[in-house]
Amino acid sequence: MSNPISIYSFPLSGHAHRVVLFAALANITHELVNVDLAAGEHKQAEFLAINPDGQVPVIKDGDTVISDSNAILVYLARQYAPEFLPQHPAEEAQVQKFLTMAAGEIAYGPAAARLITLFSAPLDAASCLANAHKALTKLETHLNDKQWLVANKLTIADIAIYSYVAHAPEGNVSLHEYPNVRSWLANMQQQPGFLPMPASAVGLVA
Ligand SMILES: N[C@@H](CCC(=O)N[C@@H](CS)C(=O)NCC(=O)O)C(=O)O
Repeated sequence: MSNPISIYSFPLSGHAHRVVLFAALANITHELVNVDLAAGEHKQAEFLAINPDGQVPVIKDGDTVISDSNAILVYLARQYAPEFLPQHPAEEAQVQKFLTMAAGEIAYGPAAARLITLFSAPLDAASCLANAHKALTKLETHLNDKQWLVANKLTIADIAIYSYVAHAPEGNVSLHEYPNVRSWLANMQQQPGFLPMPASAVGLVA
């Protein structure tokens, strides 16, 4: 029997949660390896040998090592769960747009705002909040007539965007003005196999 996929993670990392969530929703057998970011384990030689970027998430699937959350989602979908990545070129392109949003507007918006409140990151709170609300407004409009982001079904687009939007209140980003986004989050949370990211103590804004 081959070894299960190893997912190197950190419980409070939304980037890592994307991957863990996908593995759970798609029922992909895996083992979790928690990397203690707080203790600097990700900058030790042993971990840098796996991911020279010194970041989670990274996965090992036999001899294949993939870092970057969105790259991992694409790999896992292609290899083990193709139903989460539409084959139609226009739909696949739509998925890619949301992966780019996850690595751009979401990373510099709700994810960055949460880095300030959780980890005292030296970032400009006002611009992170502005970025966050711009991204949420875009999602809210997109979800006006849709249950899912792409192709009327749950895809890796939803999974890539989910974690930092669900935990936006931890960064003082209220979701109050975004009812479509809140319904979409609730849909995600009702999916069989759904696995939440642990809430942090700073979830102050509803
Ligand atoms: N582009 C990367 C970003 C990953 C990332 O920012 N990981 C953070 C945790 S959320 C990390 O490992 N930070 C430690 C560091 O950069 O030193 C991805 O999508 O996986």
